[in-house]
Amino acid sequence: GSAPRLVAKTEGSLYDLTAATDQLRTFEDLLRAAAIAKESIDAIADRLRGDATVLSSDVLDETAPSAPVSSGEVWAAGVTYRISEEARKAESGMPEMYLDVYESDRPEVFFKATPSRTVGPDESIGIRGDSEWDVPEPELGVVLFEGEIVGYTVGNDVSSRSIEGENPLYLPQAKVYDKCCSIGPCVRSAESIDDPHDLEMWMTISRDGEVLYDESTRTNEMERSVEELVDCHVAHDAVPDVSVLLTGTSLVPDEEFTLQEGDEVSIGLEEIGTLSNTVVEV
Ligand code: DO4
Ligand code: MG
Repeated sequence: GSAPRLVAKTEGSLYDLTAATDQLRTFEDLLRAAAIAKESIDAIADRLRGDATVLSSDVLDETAPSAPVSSGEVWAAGVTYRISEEARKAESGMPEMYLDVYESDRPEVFFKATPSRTVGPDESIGIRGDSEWDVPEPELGVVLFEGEIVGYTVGNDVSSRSIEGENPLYLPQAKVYDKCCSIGPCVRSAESIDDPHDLEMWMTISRDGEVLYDESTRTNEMERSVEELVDCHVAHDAVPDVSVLLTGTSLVPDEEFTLQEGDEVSIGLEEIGTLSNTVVEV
């Protein structure tokens, strides 16, 4: 149907938690219920599973899941991996500023998207019509509730490298525009992830059925910890109850590569899932 439903996924099974209580329709509902009950989201989901409808695994293929976090704001950290620092230095007329950010105490944390600019799995991600060089940025996403880490997701910080490289003051235009961000396919609870700093991440980009890019990396290449980035994100700012913080890109296609309308981008993160989107010009 058209109304949202909250689904819990365990090892091999899917549970429709909205069938157990229609007060839980979104992930945000679950976060608020957990806060009121002073329980973890896993504890609530486990308890409700007894009354939930068991779904066939095909359901997620047949139904377009929406972005798992649909309220609040998306923020992003940058230049947290050496490869990103090198790529920005190469593209920028002011290369030294990127080394400063990679090595300094204060990380780069910037506003990325509102829910209105964020898409979910299998929806279209945007490249700007006034940009000549565009890339997907695969990133581990940290899901926060009232400033605390409650889960992890996969994010795509789609960016214009030509606009960003032209002048650092153009960064908001390179980063924030229609369909500039993708989140999904699910949120994995923080308590069920052993170590967010040691997850494999991969990305493929295909055009007309041909794979143009296929690389992988690990989050242990990140220069900073997730906690450090979150501390900086929430410091001296009334962040919304729910926010997602992307933690920077670790995979950068060669300089010759730019996204085109119709390209298919898939980003996978070990223990979380795969987020796939098709590119559209906006
Ligand atoms: O300032 C540039 C943005 C960096 C970024 O988005 C990243 O490293 O992922
Ligand atoms: Mg990024």
